[in-house]
Amino acid sequence: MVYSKPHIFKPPRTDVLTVTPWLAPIIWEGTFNLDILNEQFRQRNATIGLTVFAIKKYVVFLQRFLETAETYFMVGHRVKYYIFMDRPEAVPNITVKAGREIVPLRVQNYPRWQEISMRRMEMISHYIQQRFIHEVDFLVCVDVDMWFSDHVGVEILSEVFGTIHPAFYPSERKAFTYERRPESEAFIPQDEGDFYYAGGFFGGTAAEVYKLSKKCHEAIMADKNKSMEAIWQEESHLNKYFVYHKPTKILSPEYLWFGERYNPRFLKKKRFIEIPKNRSAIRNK
Ligand code: 2GW
Ligand code: MN
Repeated sequence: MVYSKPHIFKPPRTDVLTVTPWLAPIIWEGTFNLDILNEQFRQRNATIGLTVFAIKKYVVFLQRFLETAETYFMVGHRVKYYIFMDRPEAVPNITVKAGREIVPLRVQNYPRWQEISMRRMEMISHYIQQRFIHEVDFLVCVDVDMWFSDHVGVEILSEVFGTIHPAFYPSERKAFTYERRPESEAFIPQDEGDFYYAGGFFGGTAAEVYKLSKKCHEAIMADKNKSMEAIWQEESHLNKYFVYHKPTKILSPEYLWFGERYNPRFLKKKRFIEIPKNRSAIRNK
């Protein structure tokens, strides 16, 4: 393999933070050599599980989600798409490439949307213990109201990773929409926290995602017993978890962007984009 040597006095990016104070890399275009990384993960024959929920009306997002994942997600690696559905028979009929597989899983539906979103932590932890731990090395857990518009590959993989929320990368701590009520398990004090992480993209090894999802689910249930629900549901609990269990890699907002119109200079790629939705039409409150 031919590739250029890293140079001590020529950092590839100087316009953005590329490493955290606890020495976790922040993944930006220009900072990694994909050929080297692909080689490392192919040597391990890594299998990657992608979990996504498509309950009730959100089944409409699956076709584009899966088609674009086939073009951009973990190309050249072994992939299992775990699709949690209330109606698995509604899974779109898509032919996937060799080494890739679509696995629809039947799960129950909840009447409240907040519950659909939050219960993902319970179902992910349950299925890891039952099944995924035996089938995959890494898990990537994402929202379904999204499409892949550029490369998302093994550069994201690590013990446990989170993604910087696109609305909060330049924000001061006080502007982060962490849960601020001390009674909630998701509470984060004003002087703590590093980034505001998105609920729609996290992952890691099966063992680490098990710990994360189990802990978040337990915290959600403890709140429920106090008749509380965190301000941004499981996203608030994920943010709490990451304050005390620092991610070993962090994905830049390239990996979760909203819309195609806004193009800040530091953003060299938009890899995974949120589909604008008419909230009142799709949210059956
Ligand atoms: C969600 C809200 C209102 C009505 C329905 C639903 C819904 C969500 C649903 O009917 N069916 C369903 O499968 N979901 C799943 O939950 C689906 O995978 C979806 O992507 C995910 C989160 O809901 P979503 O995408 O509508 O929420 P966002 O885009 O506002 O997401 C952020 O905030 C959420 C918590 O409020 C989560 O933390 C999410 O991860 C964040 O991106
Ligand atoms: Mn979403």
